[in-house]
Amino acid sequence: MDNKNKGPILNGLPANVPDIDPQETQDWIDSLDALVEEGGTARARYIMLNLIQRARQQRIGVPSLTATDYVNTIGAEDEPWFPGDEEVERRFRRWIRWNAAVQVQRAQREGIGVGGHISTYASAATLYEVGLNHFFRGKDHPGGGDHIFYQGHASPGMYARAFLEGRLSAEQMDGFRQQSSHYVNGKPFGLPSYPHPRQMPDFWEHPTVSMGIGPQAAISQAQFDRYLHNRGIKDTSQQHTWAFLGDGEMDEPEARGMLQYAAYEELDNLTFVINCNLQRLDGPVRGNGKIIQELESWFRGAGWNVIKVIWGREWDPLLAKDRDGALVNLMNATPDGDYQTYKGESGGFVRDNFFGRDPRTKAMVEDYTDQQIWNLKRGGHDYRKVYAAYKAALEHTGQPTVILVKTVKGYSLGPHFEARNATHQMKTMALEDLKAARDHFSIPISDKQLEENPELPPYYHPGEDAPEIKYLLDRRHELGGFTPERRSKYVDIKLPDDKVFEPGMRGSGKQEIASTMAFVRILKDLMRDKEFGKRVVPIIPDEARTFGMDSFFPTKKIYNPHGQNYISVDRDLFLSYKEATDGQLLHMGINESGSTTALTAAGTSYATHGEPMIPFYIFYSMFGFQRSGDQFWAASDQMARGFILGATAGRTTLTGEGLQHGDGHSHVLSSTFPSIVSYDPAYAYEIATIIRDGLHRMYDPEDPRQDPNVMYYITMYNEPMVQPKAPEDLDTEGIIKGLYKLKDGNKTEGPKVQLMASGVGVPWILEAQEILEKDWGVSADVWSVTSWQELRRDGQEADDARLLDPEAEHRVPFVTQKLLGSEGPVIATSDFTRTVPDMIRQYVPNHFTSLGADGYAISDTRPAARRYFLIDAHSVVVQALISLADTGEIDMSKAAEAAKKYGLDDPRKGVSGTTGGDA
Ligand SMILES: Cc1ncc(C[n+]2csc(CCOP(=O)(O)OP(=O)(O)O)c2C)c(N)n1
Ligand SMILES: [Mg+2]
Repeated sequence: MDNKNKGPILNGLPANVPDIDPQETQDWIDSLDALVEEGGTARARYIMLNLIQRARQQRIGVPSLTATDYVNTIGAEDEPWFPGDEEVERRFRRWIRWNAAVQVQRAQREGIGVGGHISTYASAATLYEVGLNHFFRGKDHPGGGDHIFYQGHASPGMYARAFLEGRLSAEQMDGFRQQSSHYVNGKPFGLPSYPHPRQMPDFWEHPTVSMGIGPQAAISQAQFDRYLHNRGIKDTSQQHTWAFLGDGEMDEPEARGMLQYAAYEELDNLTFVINCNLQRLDGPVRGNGKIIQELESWFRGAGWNVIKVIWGREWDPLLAKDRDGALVNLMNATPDGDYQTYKGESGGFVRDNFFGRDPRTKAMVEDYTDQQIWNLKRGGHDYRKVYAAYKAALEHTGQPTVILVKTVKGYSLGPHFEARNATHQMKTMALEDLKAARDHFSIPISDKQLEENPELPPYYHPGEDAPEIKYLLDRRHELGGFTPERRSKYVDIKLPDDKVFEPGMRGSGKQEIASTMAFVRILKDLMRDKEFGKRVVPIIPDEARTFGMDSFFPTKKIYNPHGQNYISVDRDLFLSYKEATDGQLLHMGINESGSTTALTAAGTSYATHGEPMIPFYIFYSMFGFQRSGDQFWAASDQMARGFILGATAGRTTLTGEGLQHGDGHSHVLSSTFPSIVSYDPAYAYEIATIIRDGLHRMYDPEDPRQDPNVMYYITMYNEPMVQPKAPEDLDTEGIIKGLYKLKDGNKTEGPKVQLMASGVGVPWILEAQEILEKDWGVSADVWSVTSWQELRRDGQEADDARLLDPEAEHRVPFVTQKLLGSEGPVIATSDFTRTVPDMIRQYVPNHFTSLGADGYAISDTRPAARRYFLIDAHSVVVQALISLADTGEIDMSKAAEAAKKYGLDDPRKGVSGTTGGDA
């Protein structure tokens, strides 16, 4: 056989093995050829597939096929008995459909016009209702309840159900998308557009609407459930994660990028339900292709169990008659673009353009009326088919399951909506659409009622005593309560004693260690704490050695649900690589994005599981907010609590790593997250103080601060230095609020300046303080700024209060107050861009100048790079002299003299910083 014909099927087959009996091989090939000639290709295909199946049964090791025919995975004869009352469920499902559409319509009313989505829920209603009536377990279920990721823009359907359940009133329903301006009983009450736990904390649990993040977060959730279980923290064996996703959404790299984790970890506690309505926002997902087939191959190739639900029960008799495979062939060969068009046309059109393409299939529907043909439904609108798929998914073990369900976008909303390219964006129904939908759903609302004001069609609720409502509530009761529902009650936790932080407060003695290493020591002590230690979840995307965390490998071990089933190469070493089922370290591989969703799952465990777990996610700071910003945003929406550690921070500090590594701006990015509290500490004792404070803010019921749902972002460096002991009179409040005086200037007479720096910049201003005094007789006070951002936020809060009540006596911002009485201009520097220190500019009463590492990082030594960016000690000195000249204290010639003397324009003359340290 020539090589070019060895397609993918032969890859992996022992095709390169020498043929020991060419004659026998040829006989087999000849008989296949004969089969094709006699029985046709369909018959030959059938036999071949059966042979492959038989070969697999005989364990011959043929590769698996990743795609199957375009038919349901579960045959009609294998469908289970449906335990519900299909009629009753259909009735209230229609009411929900109606109310969901009406909610969006009403939100479009004159003067409001805030819109919403109608067509997505319309296509997915059955998928949700089968789950809600038969599968999804609520929070009161003895097994702990399921985690359900609802498709974001299907939210009107969830609200509409809550309305029937009595959880939302009609007035509240009308607050859709008017969170601050809609009032109910004299108070603002609005419903957020999409699932936002932060804004509806008793209802929504998982934010999903940024496409791609939901699927990834669901995998992390299922993984984390297993982690909790395997570590003996909580029995999660009965908890299942369901993620409802769009077929268009599956094009996001994040949506597909973690499938291998789920398969490798055998997460059979996870089911994806992908609503394949064949459309995204603008048009078809794969007009010329078949998204269901593509996803089937993709998921199966990644090791998932795949269940396709393509055709409704009306097709079963036709498929049973399809003896020569003509219908299946047609189904296989028809592209999605055509399938979409069929649903935008009519029964007659389907007869001519689908069945009519082959005389055999044409004959099959000869005695069908056009209406009967039109009624041949898609699998996703068939209750029993969906039920069968969900049941099979739950029963499947050893693999996660994806259910690929074919539906019609805008289903049941009439010809203006169904399968139209524009359907996603359509928000209003014309009077005739309303009437048609009302008829279709059998809603007892009269023409007159609709005509009165088509902008405001009424919601429908039959009253709480209606048998349908009783049935619906019974089902939810049986399954453990309503969903979506979020709770945030958690077991008491004992925070670590302050003693744990003492080593950090003592500094490093004479030893030079980087602040990253100082942090790792603090973390080690936290993990050693008898009661609290087990709640710590270190999360690392393959940089543990860089940060000195390999010391945790043998003691705390790397989580792997399979344990360690190989002979480890370094088993004899003291710091051997050790994987274990109950390992504490979540090592995510080189996957910052997945680490961030792992952070989310761990950081929300206080709510999802009632078990507070404290994630410490540590990574190269360059690959944090810049790379995973949207995941951090979703984590913040979900009110994750925990610590985000941006290690190897700084534009100049990460020895020689250069442009794509030197982070001089993550604090700008983190400042855009309202619930992330950012710090750029200089020393171990500052880090210890901040972590202690964070734990109290998040989990101490006595802590007075309002929002415990915060994450702390702390940047750390890899430059070795002596970590000083905390001063006796440590200004803890200053460290937490962002600024404290580290060292007073020596002189009482003569010009004065105030030097400020954060992080690794603090030693440079200490250096500058000495030079200023020695060379120029200038006295400088030195301030460590632990958080430019917190200082700014405090100032903004004070500003906001003034806006509302300009005449009242207002609070002076913390930084302004702190600087009262401090004489002379302020010079601020750091290993970040100027934007970072500039955050406080408007709250500093003194003359203010900032230095910053603006521009891309370069590969060089630390001292040279710092001089290149003009942020080092000597740059600070020259800037201080310029500022003193600008404020009339000295003559500018002094500054010029200094610039010359220090060779400020020559990076070779830079001296601020050491070489070495791990990177
Ligand atoms: C990251 C991201 N990009 C774009 C959007 C805007 N958006 C909202 S819904 C949608 C189309 C969704 O199509 P699909 O996933 O197929 O869901 P369907 O509504 O068809 O069920 C788009 C592009 C988004 N929400 N998130
Ligand atoms: Mg879609």
